[in-house]
This record gives sequence, structure tokens and C-alpha cells, in this order.
Amino acid sequence: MKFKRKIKPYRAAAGGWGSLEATTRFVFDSKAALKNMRNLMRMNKARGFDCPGCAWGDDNKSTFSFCENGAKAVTWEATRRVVDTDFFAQHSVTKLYAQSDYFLEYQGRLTHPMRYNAETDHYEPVSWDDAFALIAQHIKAMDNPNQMELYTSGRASNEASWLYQLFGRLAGTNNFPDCSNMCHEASGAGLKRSIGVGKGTIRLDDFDHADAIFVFGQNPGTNHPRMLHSLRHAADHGAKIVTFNTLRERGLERFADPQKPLEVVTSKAGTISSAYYQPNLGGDMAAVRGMVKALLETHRARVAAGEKGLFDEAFINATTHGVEAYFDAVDNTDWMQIVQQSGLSEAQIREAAAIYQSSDRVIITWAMGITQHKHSVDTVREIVNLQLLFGQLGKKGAGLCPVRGHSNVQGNRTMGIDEKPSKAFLDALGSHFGFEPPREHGHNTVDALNAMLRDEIKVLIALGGNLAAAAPDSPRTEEALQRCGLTVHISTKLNRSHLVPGAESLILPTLGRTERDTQASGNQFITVEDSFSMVHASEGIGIPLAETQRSETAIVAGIAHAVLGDEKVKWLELAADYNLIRDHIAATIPGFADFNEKCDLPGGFYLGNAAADLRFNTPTQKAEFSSAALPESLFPADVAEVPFTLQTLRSHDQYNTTIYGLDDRYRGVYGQREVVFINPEDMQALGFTEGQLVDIETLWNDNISRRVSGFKLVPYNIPRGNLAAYYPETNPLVPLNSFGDISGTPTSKSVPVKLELSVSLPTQRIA
Ligand SMILES: Nc1nc2c(c(=O)[nH]1)N[C@H]1C(S)=C(S)[C@@H](COP(=O)(O)OP(=O)(O)OC[C@H]3O[C@@H](n4cnc5c(=O)[nH]c(N)nc54)[C@H](O)[C@@H]3O)O[C@H]1N2
Ligand SMILES: Nc1nc2c(c(=O)[nH]1)N[C@H]1C(S)=C(S)[C@@H](COP(=O)(O)OP(=O)(O)OC[C@H]3O[C@@H](n4cnc5c(=O)[nH]c(N)nc54)[C@H](O)[C@@H]3O)O[C@H]1N2
Ligand SMILES: [Mo]
Repeated sequence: MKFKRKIKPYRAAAGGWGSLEATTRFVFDSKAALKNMRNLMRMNKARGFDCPGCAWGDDNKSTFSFCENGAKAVTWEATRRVVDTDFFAQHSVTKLYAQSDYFLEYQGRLTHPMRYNAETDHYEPVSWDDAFALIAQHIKAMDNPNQMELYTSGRASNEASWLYQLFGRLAGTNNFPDCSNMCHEASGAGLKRSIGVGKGTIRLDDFDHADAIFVFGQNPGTNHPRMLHSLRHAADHGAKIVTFNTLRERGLERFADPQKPLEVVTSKAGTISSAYYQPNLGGDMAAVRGMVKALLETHRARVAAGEKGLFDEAFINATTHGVEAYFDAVDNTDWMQIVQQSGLSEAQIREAAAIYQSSDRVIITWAMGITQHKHSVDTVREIVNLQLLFGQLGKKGAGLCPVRGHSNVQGNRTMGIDEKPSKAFLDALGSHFGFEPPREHGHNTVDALNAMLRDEIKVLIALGGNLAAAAPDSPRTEEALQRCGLTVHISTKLNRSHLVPGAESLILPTLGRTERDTQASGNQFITVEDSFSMVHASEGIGIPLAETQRSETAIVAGIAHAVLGDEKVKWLELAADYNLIRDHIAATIPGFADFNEKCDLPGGFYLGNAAADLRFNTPTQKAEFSSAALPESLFPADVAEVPFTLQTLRSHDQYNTTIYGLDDRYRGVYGQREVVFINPEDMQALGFTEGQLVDIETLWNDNISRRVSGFKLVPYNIPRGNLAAYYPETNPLVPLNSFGDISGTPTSKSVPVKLELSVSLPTQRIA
């Protein structure tokens, strides 16, 4: 495939024509244009399918709410191209491994179960029964159930993931590594410690009532485009949008609503952010600490003058614990450290604090710019601290909003995809099915990969996702997968994980969310949960490409049946009628009583959030202030003299490891992905020039060389000392043992690196 390479700054607003044009191009390029248009029309509407793009909510008011990147996700899934048995007969695994991630997924949908033959180096067709029997044989040969890893990616439905965790626990393990371990784990861990529940506290319509919305470390223009409608709407009604982002992101500056034709025609793009701060990578905890320091100063001055203080003292006294220790921590943090670590001036931080102070109702949102650092749990808790001081919980238009990634990643956790399940959850499961679930905590993603490297793992089953490309330290991750006895991938499309097989390997082709799922009892729907704890039904309409594809739920049931038989659970009966699964969910998961009846509610039902009702499930039954000190450094003490910190992020034309195209329109990059964004002064100081190719090398303390070559220098509006480049190309740079405290999340947004001019051209994968 040929791509036109260019770097040309994008000057228009986000959304608008550019967005419409790109959407229609995707719809009409793919081989099923009409079907695609019909799919789009039904996306996110009552009894259509839920958009597989992201976990933003639906307001149920607009008649036709979709976004460019949701359209890409749908059309990408709805392709008529197939990766069938002929395809695998033609291409060896070694040959496919040399191809780019873009090439692999572009080949189309997997249609037939395939088994790897190491002798021929080809995948060969296998029957479903034989595939299940092979899995059962490997699992039954294990010495203990913890020699199995059950990975989940966040697209899996509530029904499939609930069944999957039941299978794992009946088999005896809590080894449930998932994509969340690499994503919002720090949000869950931080919120749980601070407010007793690991989810956001707001609902979608809170955006209509906020006076200010602070957006930290998030690029909604690309990753949550429907959020721009909420931000834009709020801005139009006078709310202040305050952005903290290391990069200047177009979508956070201006946005024209592509679904309001007049606005597009007249280019009446709305300004989104009223203030835009560009902290250093990992500098947000210091920035928020600085804001509190400024606010505390004003508060004390007022109180000293006999006036009413700034903070919500009634709220603090009645519902929180630990404010004094927190104030001590704030007093012990000096401005020099705050300024140096955040990279913002004291004046900028005071300005942000003043905006916060003048706003009654404040929402704070965040994503990967906050969660993929060493001190992410402390950073999330610092954000909560600020909100607690002003009583921003339990009131309309205010609260905490971690914006989730995968469209059902929040639902997966609710269903029990959790390597650290609560006692209450296990008790409920055990008593409902009459067994003693394993109590010992299992592996998260990094633990699982390390266990594989130690040859402790015999079987990996992956319910979706692309572990080989999504996890850090690619050579070690690939080796880890290859050390398993059996790797099983339940997938829609060909990806890198299939090409690093264990001693044996299976690819099991599954239906996507947009497709009709017919089982013995008739057409089925599934359910998902969005970032706002709304659970709703989703029913696919596309006709499946091949009769040999099966639903995720049916595949999980098939595996469980082959391994465990149907003594405790009638797996195949459950897969024949998902209502039966929902009845079990209702009996084992809080908040799901009358689940099947509630699925008929238009727009779904709200699971509730105790913290939003000011009930805190913490040891003190109060919201806990955290009084952590700022980190001394983002890196281990023996990693010194780090010239640059690199973040690895998403382009506009990708969905995690799925590369739709090679453009990153809002950042002005076309036809290429091997680029590195750099401050122009840094480039000059190194004596380098725009467009030169560089090697990026990680500075770490384990004598392992981690280097990628041939990355083009692109001068960009980014603070000095900070770099950005796309994932997954830069995953080889993230050390497997560099992860967040408590969260265990790979530190994908702060990798210590240096740059050198490339001396030889890289062996690039074939695009
Ligand atoms: N189209 C599309 N949609 C997606 C995805 C996709 O790949 N494509 N992925 C989905 C998933 S799984 C997820 S988790 C979300 C991810 O959504 P995002 O979190 O928006 O994803 P990233 O591309 O990683 O962008 C990180 C943003 O944070 C900024 N940033 C990085 N480090 C820092 C920091 O230390 N401080 C501050 N203040 N800013 C920082 C970056 O400049 C960038 O704007 O999107 C979901 N939606
Ligand atoms: N360096 C770096 N690494 C990162 C990140 C980063 O910002 N930087 N982000 C991290 C984050 S936030 C996340 S969430 C992870 C993502 O990690 P994963 O969730 O593992 O990866 P995806 O790329 O979303 O998975 C794509 C694959 O899922 C399969 N698939 C697609 N739809 C379906 C479906 O409906 N059912 C099934 N069964 N399979 C399906 C397809 O085969 C496709 O190849 O990556 C993490 N890795
Ligand atoms: Mo994610």
C-alpha cells in the first residue's frame, strides 16, 4: 500500500468538515457502504448496537449521535474482506509477522477456527469441537489452576465476561489480567482508596450544569469525540473549560459540531478551552498541589480576617477524614518543587486556582495522561483532595469523571473481571453456585507476563485484545507469549498476538458487537456499561460473514463446557439464551436486580454510585484525604541524567493497536507513524533539524537495550524536555518493570529516553 507522507499543521477546528469528510471516506471506501450507513444510523440508539468506539455515554436526546472515530470503528468491523482458511494456507506465520499492524488488521475478518502447526509454520483449519477439546486437554494437564491466565480486553460484553470469570473461578484461579491494568487501573485504585468506589461519580447531564470543567491528560478530539459535544455545549452556556495537557491538542481548542450543518457551513467553530496549561509529563500532581496551596493561602487569609473561609467546612467535617494531615503535606511542599515538577509557573497555577475558586460546580475529567505514570494513584487522589475541599461530590454539575477507554471496560470490572476480587463478590458467587472460589489474588497484566517469562504459565486465553502489541517491552512480551504451552485468541481480526504463538495456538473467530447474534432461543442482545455507570442493551444488526464465526459468549461457554462439564453450570444452555445469564448476574452482582426487565428501559438503567450519595465504603466510612508527598523523581534513583521524557500516545487514525490509517490529522501528520514530536528549541539545542531521523533509546537500570530507529523529528508545541510518539510502535521502549505504584500500570506516559541521529535506516515492517 502507498501512502502520501507529509507534515502540515492543521489549522481548522476539530470536528467540522474535516471530520465529515473523513467519516464518509471511511464509509464509502469500505466494501459495504450501504450497510455501513445503516449501521451508523442505528448506533447508540435504543435497541441498536452500542458504539464499540469508546465508553462515553448517550444523552438519548440527539437523534443521530455518532462521531468520526466511532464510524471508523464500525466500518472497520463491518468490512466484507475475509481472512479465511485460504489466506492462512497462503501466508506463513513468519511471513505475516514481518507485516505492519496496519496490514494485518486490514486483511479483514477472521472466519474459521484455526490451529497453529509449528512444522509447517501455518495456521490450519480446526473444528470448534477439536479446538475446545485441545484447550480442555491443556488445562486438565496443568499442575494447578494458577498456571492459566485469562486475559480480557474491554470490548467484551457483560454476559461474555461474567461467564468467563465464572469459568475461571470454577476452574480455581483469579488470574484475570486485563486491558484495564494498562489503562485506568490507577483511577479505580485511587478512587477506591479515597471515596470507596472505583468509578466516576457524575452522570452525563452533569455537564449541562457545571460552572467549570477541568480536563486533565486527555485528548477527547480523537479518543472521545462525543465528549466534545458535551464540552462545547457547556462552553456555549458559559462554563469554563480548563485544560491541562502537555501537548497543544486541536480538539481541546476549537470544535465545530459536524452534526449541526449550519455550523459546518459557516465554520462557526466554538472555542472550547478558556485556559490551556501545558505541564511536564507527570507534572499534574504538582500542578494540583500548587492550586491547593494557593487556595489554602486565600482560605487562611479569609479566616484570619474573620471572614468565611473558601473551603466547604460543613462538607469536610461531616463526610471526610484526614484534612489536617493533607494540609501539612501541602505546607511541606514548596513552590520551587511545584514549579519545577509541574513545569508551570506559580502565576499560571494561581490563575488556574482562581478559575476553580470562582466556579461553584466543578467537574474534573481525566484519562491516560494521568493514569500511566509511576505516581498515578497519588495523582488521582490529589485530584480527589481538591474536589473534597470544595464539597464537589453529591451535587449536580460537579464531581469526578475518569473517562474510560474501551466501550465496556467498566462493565468488565463490574462483572468480576478483576484479579483482586472483593470478598463479598466471591462469597456471592460461591454461595449461588455452591462452590468455594479461589481467594488468593491473581495476576495483573505485568505479573502475568513475568510469570510467563519464568515458564510458570501453561495456558493463555485472551477474550479479545492484542496483548502482544498492547503490552510494554515488546520483545519480552512476545517471548512471554511464546513460552506458553497453549495460547488461545478469541478475535475478530488478525493481529500480532496470533503471530507469536505458544507451543500450540488457536485463533477463534468471533462476532463483533455490530453483528446479529442468533442462538438456539433466537436473536440475542448483550449489555454494556458506560463511563457514567449506565447499563444498556446492545443488539447487532449486521449479517455475520461466515457461519463458522461464533459469539464471544458461545465460545466462552464452549471452552467452559469442554473443561468443566455441566455438573455445576449448564454452560451450553446459558449460551443458548442470554436471558438466563442475566438472571445469574442479577443474583450475584449488586445493582442488577430485575436485570432482564430493566434492559427494556430506553437508554438503560443507572447502577448508582454510593460516593455520589455521600456514602463512603472506606475503613472510616468517610472520604479519605490522601497526604502523599510529591514524587522525588519519576524514575528510579539509579537512572540519572535523563534528557527527555517520552509519552506514547494515540494518533487520530487508530484504535489502540488497530491502525485504521496513517494520518493524524489534528496534529498535521499524514501517511506515516514513525514520528517524534519535539520542542523546536530542544531540536536546535541538539543540532538536529526538522525531518531528520532519530533513534530513541530508553535509559534504564537493567542493562537491556531498548531502542527504536528511524523516527522523524516533528517540531511541536510541547514543553522542553518532553517528547511524544505513537504507540504501539514505541512499546519496545517501555520497560516491563516500570509500572505505577499500587496500580501496576506500565508507565507509558513517562519513559526516560535520549535521542541520537539514526545511522542506518530501520528494517521497517511492511505497510
Ligand atoms: N479513536 C480512538 N478512540 C479511543 C481509543 C483509540 O485508540 N482511538 N482508545 C480508547 C482507550 S482504550 C482509551 S484508554 C482512551 C484513551 O484516551 P486518551 O487518554 O485521550 O489517550 P492518549 O492518546 O493516550 O492521550 C493522552 C493525552 O494526554 C496527554 N498527556 C500525556 N501525558 C500527560 C501528562 O503527564 N499530563 C498531562 N496533563 N497530559 C498528558 C497527551 O498529550 C494526550 O493528549 O481512548 C479510548 N478511545
Ligand atoms: N505504550 C502504550 N501502550 C499502551 C497504551 C498506551 O497509551 N501506550 N494504552 C494501553 C491501554 S489504555 C489499553 S486499553 C490497552 C489495549 O489493549 P487491548 O485491549 O489488548 O488492545 P486492542 O488494540 O484494543 O485490541 C485489538 C484487537 O481486539 C480484537 N477485537 C476487536 N473487537 C473485538 C470484539 O468485539 N471481540 C473480540 N473478542 N475481539 C475483538 C481484534 O482482533 C483486534 O486486533 O493498550 C495499552 N497499551
Ligand atoms: Mo484504555
